Amino acid sequence: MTGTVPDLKEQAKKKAAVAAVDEHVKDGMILGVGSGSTIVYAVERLVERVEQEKLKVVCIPTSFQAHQLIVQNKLLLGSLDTTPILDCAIDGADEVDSDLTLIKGGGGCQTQEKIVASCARKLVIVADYTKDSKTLGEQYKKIPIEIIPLSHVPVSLKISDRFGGKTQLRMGKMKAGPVVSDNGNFIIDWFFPEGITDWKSVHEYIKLIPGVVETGLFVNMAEMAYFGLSDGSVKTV
Ligand code: ABF
Repeated sequence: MTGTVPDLKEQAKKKAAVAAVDEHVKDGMILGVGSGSTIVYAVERLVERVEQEKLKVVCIPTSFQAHQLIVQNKLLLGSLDTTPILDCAIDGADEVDSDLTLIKGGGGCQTQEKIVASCARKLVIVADYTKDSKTLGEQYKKIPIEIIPLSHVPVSLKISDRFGGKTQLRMGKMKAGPVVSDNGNFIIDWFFPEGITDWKSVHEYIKLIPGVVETGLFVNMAEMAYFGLSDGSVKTV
């Protein structure tokens, strides 16, 4: 049975991405293009629709990866300088709770993702069934936090003193050095303790610590989520 689970998950990502693109992308739109593996399927579907329906959609990237996807697929690349108001942003997530509070930033792109999402009239999340939770922490145990490099020790201390849990400076694959974000910053992963429910206050507290650029907590930002399920169907929340 090796390979069955990953295949189901990939199918689920694709189903969610296709459903969201088909429902939300319209001709003439300014669209935020998120980051991560599920977004690759959304871009694939967007390319099909642009070719088949001759849609004109200006795409605003949320990361270097998204920028490359847009350019390599010959989609129309825009920027927040020229189009600061977006009709919609479609993005992935690491976990989504039943209130549509999100953990994002597993890929280290949460700052640009949040800026783009904040400029969009709606943020639509696409994910597979493993990201769908009642409360945060059921699946994904950490909040990624982008920080100014020299602040990683004091920021880590302040977070664990206030809330408990453990923090870890995110290291690159070979452990040769810290992961550097698209903005030249470091990422702390905060392994939060159980029992937190007020994520808005947690986000606000952390965001005010000097050195913190952005947290991976997205509270009251997403309008809708599409989850591809293991049976091939798509659940919307
Ligand atoms: C991005 O993609 C990130 O915020 C999140 O970490 C990740 C989810 O990726 P995937 O679609 O690969 O599960 O949006």
